[in-house]
Amino acid sequence: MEGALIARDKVGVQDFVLLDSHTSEAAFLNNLRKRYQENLIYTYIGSLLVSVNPYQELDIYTVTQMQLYRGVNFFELPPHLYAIADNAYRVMCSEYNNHFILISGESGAGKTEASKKILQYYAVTCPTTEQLQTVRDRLLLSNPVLEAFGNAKTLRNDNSSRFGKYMDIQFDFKGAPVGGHILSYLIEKSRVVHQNHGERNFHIFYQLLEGGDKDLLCWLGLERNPQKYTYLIQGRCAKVFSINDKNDWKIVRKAFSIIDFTEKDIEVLSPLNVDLAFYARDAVAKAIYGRTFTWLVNKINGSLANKDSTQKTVIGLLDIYGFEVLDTNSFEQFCINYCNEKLQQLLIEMTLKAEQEEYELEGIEWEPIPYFNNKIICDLVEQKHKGIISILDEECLRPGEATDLSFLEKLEEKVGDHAHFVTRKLADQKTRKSIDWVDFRLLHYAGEVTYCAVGFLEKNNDLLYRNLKEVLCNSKNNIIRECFLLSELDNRRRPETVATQFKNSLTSLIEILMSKEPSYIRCIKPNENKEPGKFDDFLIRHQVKYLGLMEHLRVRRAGFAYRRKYELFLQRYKCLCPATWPHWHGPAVEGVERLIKHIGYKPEEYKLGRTKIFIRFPKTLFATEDAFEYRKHLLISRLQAKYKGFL
Ligand code: AD9
Ligand code: MG
Repeated sequence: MEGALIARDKVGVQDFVLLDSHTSEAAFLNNLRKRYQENLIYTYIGSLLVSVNPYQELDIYTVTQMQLYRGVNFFELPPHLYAIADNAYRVMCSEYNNHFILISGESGAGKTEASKKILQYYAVTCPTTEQLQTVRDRLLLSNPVLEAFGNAKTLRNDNSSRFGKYMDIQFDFKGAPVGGHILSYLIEKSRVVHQNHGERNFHIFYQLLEGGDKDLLCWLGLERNPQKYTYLIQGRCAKVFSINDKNDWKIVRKAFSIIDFTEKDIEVLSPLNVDLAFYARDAVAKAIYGRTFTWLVNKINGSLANKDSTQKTVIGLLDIYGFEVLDTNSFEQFCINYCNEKLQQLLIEMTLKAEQEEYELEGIEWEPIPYFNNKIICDLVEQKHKGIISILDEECLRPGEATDLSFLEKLEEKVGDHAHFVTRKLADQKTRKSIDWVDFRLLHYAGEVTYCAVGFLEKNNDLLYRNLKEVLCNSKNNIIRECFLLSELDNRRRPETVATQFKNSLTSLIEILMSKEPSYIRCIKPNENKEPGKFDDFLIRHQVKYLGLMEHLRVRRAGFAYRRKYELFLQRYKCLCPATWPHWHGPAVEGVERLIKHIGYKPEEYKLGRTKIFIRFPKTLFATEDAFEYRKHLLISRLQAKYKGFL
């Protein structure tokens, strides 16, 4: 099996760092294309994984494959999600630190599939006990439930995530998964009342109508035919070829029972339908859906909470809605794309920038590699008082006076001269492309997006009139009552706007991530038609560019794969050199010098910085690691032989 895999992987190189030719974009694309055509969808750039959506089921996710990757050094097998997952897990277990895996890429690129496969990998390969089986099942089954309520068919993706998700998998000191916690971000609740042509409402509605048994539908006062409900057929595609709603309902129904939902809860969650139909008011429908979704996430968190074991460490999985450009882009796309800017910024901060700054700090000779830093766009959106969100919030504070158009005027006045902002008034000076008078255009890191300002104020305010809230607080339905607490009516403080809440939650997400060890998966969408085997050069080149993959490769090629503080390096490998074993009394850097001289590092393999040793190639470290393992066994067997009589 292993041999077969490696033989198959001879097509192209499995790590872009190994490309013979200079690091040209053409060579990069060639390698990616060659591999994709052989169904080799994963390639490394150092320890970062590039994934191209195959749009077909591949036989590389079996349990046998999972076992193959378990505990094996990163570069010894063909690139795979499992290698990334296993590496994070092993480092977590040996160093007792927290990790996260950031999966990014545009809508339809394969983020959600990747995050589900990683979760399955942990579920299968991590140690578990009978007691912990339930935790494992709940972790896995939280996915179909959240997808039913939070995903929908869009033009870009038949199973598009319409909310952001960050999930911590919690492990005990033995490395067994003992619980989990989910943070959700801004569900696109406007979809409940409006869908573009070719799109659907959230999956759950169609699942319920297709799969719910007669009695349930009757009890809920629903008819099986979705055509009866305007909210479900605006996109004119209630039935989708790639989706089996009936089957999915069965899975969701089963998941409900395992995640600890009571029968009463399930009768759920369906106010979604009854009350929506009754009030038929868009604002109410959106509010109910948004809050029910939060209720659902809380409920799942309750069931994933680790009640007995001692949680030691976590691995966080981040799967957020991808960068999105539609024919008409509204407030939702603005938030989604802003979120993607923030994640790109995090990646730059933690890789390109951090890496180069570290070389400088450590006094390692280095030819700086230029890259586009999208901080300038993040600032344009989020800067206090000056950014688009602040300007929008200010307009929201002038009810009755402000309109979407006055917001647009304010933008022109305040950020009109920003290099990444264009409106019709400014279009002639900056770009020749036409732009409508209600639109503004942002030049995002991933491309230009034209936003229609209509509806921005209302969506950002997201107000629900007091009398409607009163009705909901007194609803007969338990879940609605739990979602709309009476105490809310007494609170006269103005709630934070949607954009500001989102901005704040992203800021704390970034803080959470910055405190952990990162692994990255960059997903690429190969074509616009969801077609297997089709490698659209133009589309892929664009993604390679904006994802900064070439810059990443250049930094990796010119840089060093591993670095360790002198003290740590010496502590681990001192047994490999008689001069440092069992103790080295001088400065750590001198000990390291003696050690690497003894084990034969060549000058091109390493550099010594101010506080750390930098090792250029993974194979050098692996060889040292192997020598260490060998030496350790030798020492242990000698000790055992010596004390045999006492044992
Ligand atoms: V969005 O930002 O939520 O709109 P994602 O999450 O990036 O998007 P998703 O993972 O949902 O995309 O993938 C889209 C579709 O591509 C899936 O529904 C699968 O049909 C297909 N896909 C993605 N990855 C794989 C894979 N590894 N193997 C097979 C895949 N099919
Ligand atoms: Mg997704």
